[in-house]
Amino acid sequence: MSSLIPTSTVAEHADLDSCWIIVHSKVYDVTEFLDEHPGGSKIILKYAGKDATEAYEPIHPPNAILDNLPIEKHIGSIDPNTVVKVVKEVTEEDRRRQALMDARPPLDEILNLHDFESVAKTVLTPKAWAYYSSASDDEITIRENRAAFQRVWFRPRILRDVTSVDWSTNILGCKSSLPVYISATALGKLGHPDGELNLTRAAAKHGVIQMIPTLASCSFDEIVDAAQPNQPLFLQLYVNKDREITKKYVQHAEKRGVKALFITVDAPQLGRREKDMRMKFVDDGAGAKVQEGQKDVKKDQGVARAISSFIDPSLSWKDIPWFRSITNMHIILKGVSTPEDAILAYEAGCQGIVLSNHGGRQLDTARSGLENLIDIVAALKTKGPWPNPNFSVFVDGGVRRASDVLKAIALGASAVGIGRGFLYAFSSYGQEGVERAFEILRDEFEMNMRLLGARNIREVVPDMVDASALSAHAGLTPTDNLFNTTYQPLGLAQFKNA
Ligand code: 173
Repeated sequence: MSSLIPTSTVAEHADLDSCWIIVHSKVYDVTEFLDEHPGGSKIILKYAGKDATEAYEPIHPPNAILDNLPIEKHIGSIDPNTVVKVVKEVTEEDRRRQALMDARPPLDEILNLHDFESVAKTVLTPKAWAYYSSASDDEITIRENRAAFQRVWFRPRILRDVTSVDWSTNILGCKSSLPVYISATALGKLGHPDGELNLTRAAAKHGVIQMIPTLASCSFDEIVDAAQPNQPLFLQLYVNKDREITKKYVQHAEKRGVKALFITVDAPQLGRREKDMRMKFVDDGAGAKVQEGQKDVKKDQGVARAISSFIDPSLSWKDIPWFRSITNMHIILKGVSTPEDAILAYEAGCQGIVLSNHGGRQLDTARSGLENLIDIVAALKTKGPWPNPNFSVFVDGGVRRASDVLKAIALGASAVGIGRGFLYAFSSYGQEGVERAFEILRDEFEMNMRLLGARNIREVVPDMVDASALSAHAGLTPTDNLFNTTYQPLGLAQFKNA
């Protein structure tokens, strides 16, 4: 259908019986979809008969409407001559946040990745902060991810002529200026209007590899289009219940030059992230008149749970040969925690694994990737050469310092993923923030490798660390001052009007 629709016509469809909305200048009839909307009907009804683009964009993957709404409900395009530019009402909260943005510390005063987190916590909307920072249940694992690094101590070597040190490496056949890649995090536009493109552009300038998330705010093609020719990119994959959709997506990615497929295997269901869930309750309070008296659905879902229903919980080891049959990209399983599964992944013909607990957002009290690294490397050594050129082990979770990265590398990791660190960098300073984060890491690598006596990544060896305390879970971790002041503990149940 291609008719041009006046905004006044859309405005006539503004209730439960007939509900139209505008997104990106297109008009959709969502009446029958109201009850199915994973985020509840209330939030759609707030925009009934109106333009919902601004609310829609940051929290939906770009194809959400195309994927979920039958084509006959796509009514047409809005008649541009009828669009009245609404001057967006600037709220007290907007003003307060803008003042904080204006008062941010200048970038050269940002000295480490924790600093980005504290700025992000201040300038992000409460909803974005809740979604990004939250972890599952009691948030034990997210804190353990940091703590584990502090239970590993260095054993530096001396007198090795460290005039020149080189921390560049090769990750799955791709050159990388750092032994670090950008791990996937969803919904970048909650943090910054350019979303994931901040990462793509900064990565291009600094020779870092970005892992594109399935649930990015920008579309896959927008991200690839923003990359430089031959800029290496990886893809994180959530496997759809409809395997044809997954197949198309994977093969499209391969055609566009993506080098490796990181299949997320630790999220058959999303963890309960209570900060995120509480934020949903708060938002519901601001409903429009039309919602009164209506029983809303699925109130207990935060941003993440609301958009994750397509993920297939039936995914199993039996699917791995199918992935192998549809793509020649490297296949990496993201979210492995045990030697048993590491061996299964190796025997299934995967090219690697990420020891990850999903940034503490899935199974709470799961051990840290760093701790799991010890047993997993020991198990893999019994199966083949080590380091194994055909099987890489990555770690993510809680990484904020080059010293964290070097510990993981010493214990056998090929490289390390950082998710939130870069997310907070662009949420607070856009692309420049990410570039600054790379520069900070670069400076930290230079200093730490000199002090450690390692002139290149191959010289970062197991003897350079003492991990004997790593499995001692109580009492031995020093206080992480920066993290503890940034970190926001879980909140309590809120009373109405309190
Ligand atoms: O950790 C996450 O928030 C995540 O992976 C996710 C999964 C589904 C939808 C949105 C985010």
